[in-house]
Amino acid sequence: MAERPPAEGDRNAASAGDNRPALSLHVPEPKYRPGDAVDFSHIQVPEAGAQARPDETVDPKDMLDLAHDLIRVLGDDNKAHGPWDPKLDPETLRTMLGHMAMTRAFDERMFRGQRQGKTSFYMKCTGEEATSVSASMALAADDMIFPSYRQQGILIQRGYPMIEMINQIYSNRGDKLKGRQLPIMYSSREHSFFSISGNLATQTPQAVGWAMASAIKGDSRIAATWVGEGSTAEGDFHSACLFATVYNAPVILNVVNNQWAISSFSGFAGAERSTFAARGVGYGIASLRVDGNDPLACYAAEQWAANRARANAGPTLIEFFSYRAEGHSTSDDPSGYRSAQEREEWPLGDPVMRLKNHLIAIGEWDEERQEKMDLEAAEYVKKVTKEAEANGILGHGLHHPFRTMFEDVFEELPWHLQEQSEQAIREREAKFPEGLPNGGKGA
Ligand SMILES: Cc1ncc(C[n+]2csc(CCOP(=O)(O)OP(=O)(O)O)c2C)c(N)n1
Ligand SMILES: [Mg+2]
Repeated sequence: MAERPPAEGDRNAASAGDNRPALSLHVPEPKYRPGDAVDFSHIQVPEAGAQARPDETVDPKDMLDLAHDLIRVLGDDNKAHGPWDPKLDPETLRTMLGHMAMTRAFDERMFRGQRQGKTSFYMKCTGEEATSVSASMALAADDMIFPSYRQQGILIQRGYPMIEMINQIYSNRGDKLKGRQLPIMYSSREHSFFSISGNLATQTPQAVGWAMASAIKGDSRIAATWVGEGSTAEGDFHSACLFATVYNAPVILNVVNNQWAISSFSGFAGAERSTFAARGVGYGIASLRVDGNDPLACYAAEQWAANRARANAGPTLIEFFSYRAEGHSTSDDPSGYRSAQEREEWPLGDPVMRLKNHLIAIGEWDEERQEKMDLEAAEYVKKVTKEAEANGILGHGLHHPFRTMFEDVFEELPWHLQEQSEQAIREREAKFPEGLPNGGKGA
C-alpha cells in the first residue's frame, strides 16, 4: 500500500507511546448485590432539628448547606424537633397518617389484583408515601400537580374517587381514559393532576411552563412536579431547571431519590458525585435535601417551597432522600439485582411507622386505633375494588367501542385518521363476520 502523510489523528496516536498514564473510566457499581450483607453506616443521618430554616425569600446563595444536609424533624425519640417542625395539630397528623395508610392498603390490593390477572401492570410506592401525601398536604388543592407514576398518594390525599383510580387500572367501562393509558397513568383536571406520562421527566418542563403561564396570567396557583432521581438524568429535567430559574417560575421541583431506577442504582444518575438537591445549586435554584421518610420534614419543606413560590421569590428544588422498599413495578424482581437486606438496613425507617410512633409519643394515638384504621382502610379498598370490578377487568373483552380509539384527540377527525378508522372497522368486520367473540362490543 502506498505511503500517505500522517493525518492529525495518526500523529496523536504516535505520541501515545510516551510516559503519560493511560486513561480509564469509572463505571458505577452498586455497593451491594443479591446475598450481600448490607452496611449503610456511610450514610450520614444528622440529628433531627439541627438544620437551619432560612426565610422563604432567602437568596439561594445563602442556603447552599441545605442542598447537602438532610432536613429532619422527627428524632429517634419520635418527637418533633427544630425550626422545620411544621407544628401541625394532632387532627391534621392523624389525617396524614390516614392518607398514608390508605395509600399502602391501595397498593397492596392493586398489586394482588395484578397477580390475579385483573390488570396488566401496577406500581407501588411503599416507603415513599410521605413524599407524596405529606408534601401535597402542604399545597393548596388547586395548585397544579405534574406527577411521575409513583404519586398515587397525592390523588388519595386530594380526595380523587378511588373507584376512578381502579377503573383506570382495570381499563374497564368506567375508565374515563377509555383504556388508552397504561394502568396507573391517571389524569384528573378537576383535581389539578396532570396526565401521567411514561416518557420520563417530560412532566418537569411542562410544570415549569404551566407555572410560567400562571404568572403571566397573574394567577395565584403554583405548580409542583415530582420526578425520580434516575429521571433527573434526562435533558428535560435540566431544561426545566433552567427555565425555572431564568424566569423565577412559581414551581416546586420534587426529586424523589429512592436509590433505584428499575435495576440501575442512583450512581448512574450521579449520586456518587453529589446530592440530587445540589443540582439546583448550579442553576441558582433554592435547594433542599430532606429526609423523605420523615413526614413532618416532607410537609415542612414543601410548605417552605410553596411559600417561596407564592411570594414570587422563585422556584425550589427538593430532594426527598428515601428508599424504594419494593420492586419497581409488577414487572420487576429486585431480588435479581440488589440485596434484600437493604430494605431492613435502610437508616431512615418507614414513614408510616414514624408518623404513627410520633402520634403515640405525643399521646394522640395508640396501637388499637392504628390497627382499626389499617383494617378499615383495607376494607374500604376491598369494597371499592368490588364496585370497580362490576365495570369489568382488563383483558375481558373490549370495554369501549372500537371506533372510540380514533376519537378525542382532534376536535374534528382529520381525513387520514378518518380513512384509517374506516379501514380498521372494515378489517374487523372481515375478520369477525359472525360478530365479535366478546359479544360485539367493538362496533
Ligand atoms: C425516556 C424514558 N427512558 C426510559 C424509560 C424506562 N423507564 C421507566 S421507569 C424507569 C426508571 C426511572 O427511575 P426513577 O426516575 O429513579 O424513578 P422511580 O421508578 O425510582 O420512581 C425507566 C428507565 C422511560 N419510561 N422513559
Ligand atoms: Mg428512583
